Amino acid sequence: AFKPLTVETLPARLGPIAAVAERVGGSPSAWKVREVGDGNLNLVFIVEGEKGAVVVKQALPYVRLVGESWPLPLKRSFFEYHALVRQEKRAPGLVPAIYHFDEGQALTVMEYLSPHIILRRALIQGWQLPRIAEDLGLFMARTLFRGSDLSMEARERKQDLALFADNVELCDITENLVFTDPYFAAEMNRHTPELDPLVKELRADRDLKVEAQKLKHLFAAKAETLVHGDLHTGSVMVTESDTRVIDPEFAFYGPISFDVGMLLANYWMAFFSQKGHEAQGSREEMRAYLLKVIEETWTVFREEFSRLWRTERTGMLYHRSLYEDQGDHLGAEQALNHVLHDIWTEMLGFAGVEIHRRILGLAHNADFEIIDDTGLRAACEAPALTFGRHIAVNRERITSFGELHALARMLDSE
Ligand code: SR1
Ligand code: MG
Repeated sequence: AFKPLTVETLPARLGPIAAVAERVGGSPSAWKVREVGDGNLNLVFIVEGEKGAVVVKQALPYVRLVGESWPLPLKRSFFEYHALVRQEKRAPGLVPAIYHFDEGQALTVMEYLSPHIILRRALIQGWQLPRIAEDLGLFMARTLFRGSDLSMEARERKQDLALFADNVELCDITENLVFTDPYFAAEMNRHTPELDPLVKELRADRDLKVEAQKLKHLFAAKAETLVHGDLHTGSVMVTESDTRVIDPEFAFYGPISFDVGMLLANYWMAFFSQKGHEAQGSREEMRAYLLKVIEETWTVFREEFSRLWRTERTGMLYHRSLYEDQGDHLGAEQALNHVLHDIWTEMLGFAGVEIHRRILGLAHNADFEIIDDTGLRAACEAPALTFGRHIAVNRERITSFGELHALARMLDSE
């Protein structure tokens, strides 16, 4: 039967597992175990011994953030494990190595990433990581292209789609928390009190609510590829020279644009939070860095996606027999432009609603939350909300980062 691990029981329970014991080394009774989970859902332990260290992640049968009143199935660890295996295959070197998976106990033993820290924490501290745009742009292009009908054999993809289709409860969290709850007074919502007038305005905004529901429809129905499903800056661990994507328990077959939108939204929120982190000095360089990262991430994603389109388009969509085999290279490029255009417009929409839900919904971001002065916090959050509304509602008409940067700068300085 499933039993949650504790710091005390972990050595005796995982000591007999060779893959764990060999990596950690020494007697399990001498292992140093710490519970370090600070996410919304799971237990996370770091286990250190005389030879090395591992991370042990275990799902709980409920949402940790809320408590036992909100049950959540353990099978999410199964989806996380299978997503990590696929991500490693499709974008090697960008996820932690897996050493052991126990489906019944909903636990995964994986590589201890050190001296990595969570990207969100690094950005709050004002670190300018040199690799994130390149690494995450490549991660998204490779996992999203190679998990789609542009690349996979149709039967294999359909079987995989059926496997992940059972991740219903985690999709349900996103469907409610991202696309619906922020736009009415849902029970678990909260926001900084100074935002009251703006929140009222947004909840009465018909265009915005229609757009959020159109995006929810896309999220639920456009089963294009295996997405990470929760690719925010808390799902990335970094050093100056290494980037790893963690926590794909929300993985399912959804729109290519979803991961891209969620990641860029979290960079935009980091941008709008800078005013709140200026006690120790100017954050002007950080603002410029974040806008550069946003643009470069998209550019790397677009270029790598285009490269894969030209060299690895082995799936059933936009088949070569329609284009290259007839010497119609321009036709293939035209089709690529259409696909990228859709990803761009959808990405902007997903980014807009992700910004809203992190300020108006249940699960907030440390970028804003650690700003104690609620007046200052609201002064950061309000422009972010306005920016989110603009990009969600006007996504079909926005064509460049020039416009987006100018708008972000203008709202931030008002
Ligand atoms: C109830 S779970 C809240 C949020 O935490 C996860 O990290 C996802 O982002 C989810 O929406
Ligand atoms: Mg997570």
